[in-house]
Amino acid sequence: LAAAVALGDPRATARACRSVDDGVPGSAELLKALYPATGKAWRLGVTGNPGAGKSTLVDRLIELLRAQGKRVGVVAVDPSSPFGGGAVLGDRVRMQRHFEDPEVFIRSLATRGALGGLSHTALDVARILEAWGASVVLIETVGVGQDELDIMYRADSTLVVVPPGLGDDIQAAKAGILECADVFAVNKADRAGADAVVRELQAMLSLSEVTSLSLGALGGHGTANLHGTAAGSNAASERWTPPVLKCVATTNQGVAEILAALEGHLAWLQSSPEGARRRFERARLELVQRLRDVALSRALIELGEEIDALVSEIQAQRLDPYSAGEALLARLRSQPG
Ligand SMILES: Nc1nc2c(ncn2[C@@H]2O[C@H](COP(=O)(O)OP(=O)(O)OP(=O)(O)O)[C@@H](O)[C@H]2O)c(=O)[nH]1
Ligand SMILES: [Mg+2]
Repeated sequence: LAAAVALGDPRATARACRSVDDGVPGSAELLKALYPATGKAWRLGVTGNPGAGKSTLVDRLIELLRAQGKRVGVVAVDPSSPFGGGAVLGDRVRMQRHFEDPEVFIRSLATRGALGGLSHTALDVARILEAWGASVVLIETVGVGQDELDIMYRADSTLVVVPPGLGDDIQAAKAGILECADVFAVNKADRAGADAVVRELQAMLSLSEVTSLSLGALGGHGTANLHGTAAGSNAASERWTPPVLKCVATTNQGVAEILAALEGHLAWLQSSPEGARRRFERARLELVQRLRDVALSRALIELGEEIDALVSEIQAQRLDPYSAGEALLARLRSQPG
């Protein structure tokens, strides 16, 4: 199957996506076999509130990327209707003309995945599309909830789509959004209030710049912050400051500029020391999360009964959960293989 995917066979690719999405046994082997064919594509995350215009914008971006002769993969993540309901159908309509194009592969995620959760599944499916031959993989996800934010940390570049008229919602969402945005698209600029949103985002960005620079001066190591935060006093020139751009996805206004800004971000990522550090942190984050998942699944399989026994002890107040956790780890260590 891996060989057929790497040859660009669309049916094999669809099957591979399904296996990974369903978490069938053997999908890890498939991903291992595909891995050598990956690593060169640009993973581009697109996130934002429901109805912000993400799919309409993705449709336009596909068009531009196709005009550059690129093969495009799209992963549409829709956890709100995991069995392929409303919004996925909407995405289908929005990107319909590209479904016919053999150089475009669009895949909606159906499940939250097995143990690893949504962000693993999205990354795995993105890798399958890379192996299929996509040089750009767009990952669309609604930017609400931790799972969705996690997905954005799997992308190389992240576009956050913000429509006018959100008001206080921007305030509510800003911590997470600010962290993951590399470029802001203030979409629906044909409506009133777009300039106010641009100003608000810019004000938020300059505030965060001040904060992160002073954190750098205090000796923050910046390991937790994956998004171009300075960790030293001379790092200001290396920082990536997310551009805030207006667009109207429905009429294609300003979309080329957004793609250009994203391409600028990719160039920064590939050429600056800060970009290199960030790529390292991304890879590290994935490995640590995989480790957590394999360790946890092994523990659940091998220690299932012991866990239940310890729970009873804890409930009876004969044991505390802290010691119980340590005891389980010790048991796991003493198991062969
Ligand atoms: N006026 C205006 N409407 C737009 C614009 N872009 C998108 N829309 C409309 O906004 C609605 C939602 O667009 P989508 O592209 O489906 O938005 P989305 O963010 O993908 O939505 P979900 O995937 O459901 O979260 C559609 O009716 C679009 O036609 C724009 O620039 N201006
Ligand atoms: Mg959509």
